[in-house]
Amino acid sequence: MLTETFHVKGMTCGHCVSSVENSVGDLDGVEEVKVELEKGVVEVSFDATQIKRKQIKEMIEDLGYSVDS
Ligand code: 9UX
Repeated sequence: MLTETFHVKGMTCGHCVSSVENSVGDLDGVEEVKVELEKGVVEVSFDATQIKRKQIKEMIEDLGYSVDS
């Protein structure tokens, strides 16, 4: 299990948090999603044999947020 941090811009309310947690949490291979709204940080624990960082980043971007790196 790998845990990676994403710096996400554009999450401003609790519904953003739910939407990121649900959509990223539903991806195959994702074990846990933690969102720190104040910091704009999303921490994702995932099985690196099933999903790559890039796919998680793209899911967050598809929801309408921008992700650094
Ligand atoms: Mo709240 Mo987030 O109205 O994209 S859902 S700001």
